[in-house]
Amino acid sequence: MDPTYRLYGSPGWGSTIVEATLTLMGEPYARVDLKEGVFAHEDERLTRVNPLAQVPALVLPSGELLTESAAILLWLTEQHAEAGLAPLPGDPARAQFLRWMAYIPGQIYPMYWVRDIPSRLAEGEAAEQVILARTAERIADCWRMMDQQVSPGRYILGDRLSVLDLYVTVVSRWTPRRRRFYAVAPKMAEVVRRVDAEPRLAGLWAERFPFDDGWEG
Ligand SMILES: N[C@@H](CCC(=O)N[C@@H](CS)C(=O)NCC(=O)O)C(=O)O
Repeated sequence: MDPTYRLYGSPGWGSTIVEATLTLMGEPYARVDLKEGVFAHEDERLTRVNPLAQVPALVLPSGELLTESAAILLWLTEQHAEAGLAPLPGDPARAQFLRWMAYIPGQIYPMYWVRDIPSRLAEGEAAEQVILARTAERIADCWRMMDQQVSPGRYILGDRLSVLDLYVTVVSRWTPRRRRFYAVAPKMAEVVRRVDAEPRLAGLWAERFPFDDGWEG
């Protein structure tokens, strides 16, 4: 039995949220990065463990496979409750935590399944361009609606950093990218900037999702 977590992922992809979580928890993990230049479904190391061919996919020390980013994050916060990265059952912040933890993979993340390969749903260049434009607008709208309904302190749920902050920080870097996010979600903009600057994550961001020139879009 492998005593550590094994995380299938790719720099900057959804696996980065899990890496940030494990980093803050101080939990060691091994990475299996997708091959560069091929689609996820073409990497047989991934399809062997996750037939859906998506990352993050986390193999637990027991050998069990966990997929779906929200499930992974929730499970990790239960297993490593001492890290304090989630309001646990009984905490007054729990309901809103679960709400927004489900909102991101329910409303926003699936847009990228379409965007990454628009021909999955559209036929022809013109139709693909419409899909790309409309999904970008939908994502921005979802961020706007979330921002209107949260009351952040230093972090989205108050003054405690949670995996929700890590989730929003990474996903908001994807199209339509951060400049648009700052405009539509001004309250959460302050939070994600704080998480970008979190000293315990500096090494991870530099290695796995660097703030290169023009990164904000
Ligand atoms: N519902 C999944 C979505 C995961 C997902 O779409 N991951 C992307 C990378 S960020 C992926 O693996 N895409 C490859 C594909 O769908 O072909 C989750 O929340 O983890």
